[in-house]
Order: sequence, then structure tokens, then C-alpha cells
Amino acid sequence: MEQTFIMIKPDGVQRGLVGEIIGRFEKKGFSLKGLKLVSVDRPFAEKHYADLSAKPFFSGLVDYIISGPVVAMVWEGKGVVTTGRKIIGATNPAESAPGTIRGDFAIDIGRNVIHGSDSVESSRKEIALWFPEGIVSWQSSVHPWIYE
Ligand code: 3AN
Repeated sequence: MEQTFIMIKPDGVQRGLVGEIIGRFEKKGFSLKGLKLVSVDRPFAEKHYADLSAKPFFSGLVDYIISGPVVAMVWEGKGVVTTGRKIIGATNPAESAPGTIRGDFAIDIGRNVIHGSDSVESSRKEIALWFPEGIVSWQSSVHPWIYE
């Protein structure tokens, strides 16, 4: 089953949006497979955002991610990478539809509350980076009520 890496950024944690965000993924029917509150250092944040290292906003982005604890999660389900991105909304909150997390809770692109893997390939890399200890293996009992 497909998995994705979801991170509630420092602004989402400080603003008390953790429960709201977890609730949206849970209510959709996805399964929580990994969860931890962590503070990351600069080299780690630079590794996570390595693909964006040439962008002018890179150092500001890294400052933002290391400014407080983040909630790192692994969510599992059919199409969870693509659907997770839809639940999150467009990168720029000004363009995120109402009903999405960024559309409902964010205004600035540099304070957009949440990260989600953009492909199955990057989800594998990000889960390996953020959960090197591995994740708990468990089978959700509600699957027959979510999947036909
Ligand atoms: P997404 O998070 O939607 O996958 P990416 O991967 O293009 O978007 O960008 C990663 C993060 O970099 C965004 N979540 C946002 O915080 C920041 N970012 C992206 N574009 C900009 C920008 N033009 N100005 C400032 N920050 C940006």
C-alpha cells in the first residue's frame, strides 16, 4: 500500500493545528503509520529540502523549518501521495482552494503550515530520512469499510 511523508511545519504546531490536520487525514480514511514531534537542525533541514537548494528562498525556508518542533508523519492508503497533496492544497496559500489545509489555515507561502511528498519516489526518500528507525507495522481494522 502506498505511503506518504507528511510534516506539520513549526507554524502549524505553534498555532495548535496538529489535531485538526491529523483529523482530516484520519477522517478521509488514511492510516497513520508513523508519528513524532521533532526539532531538526540546519544540516537535516537542508537535506530534506536539497532539491530546492538553488532557490532564492532556500535559506529562509530552512530557517523556518528549524524555528520550532515539527510533527513528522507517515500516512498510508490508496493514492495517498496525490490525494494527500489535494488535502494540503496548492503551495501558495493564495491559490489553495478553500477546504484544503493551506486554503483554510494559511496566507503566506513561507508559512504554509504543512509539507507532503510530491511523488511516490520522494515519499520513499523522505520516509527513510525522517524515520531511519523504521515505523511500527500494524493493520488498520477499518479497511473493509473504506476499500471495496
Ligand atoms: P510544496 O511544499 O507544495 O511541495 P515546494 O516543494 O515547491 O512546494 O516548496 C517547498 C516549500 O518551499 C514550500 N512548502 C514553501 O514553504 C517554500 N516555498 C516554495 N516556493 C516558495 C517561494 N516562492 N517563496 C518562499 N517559499 C517558497
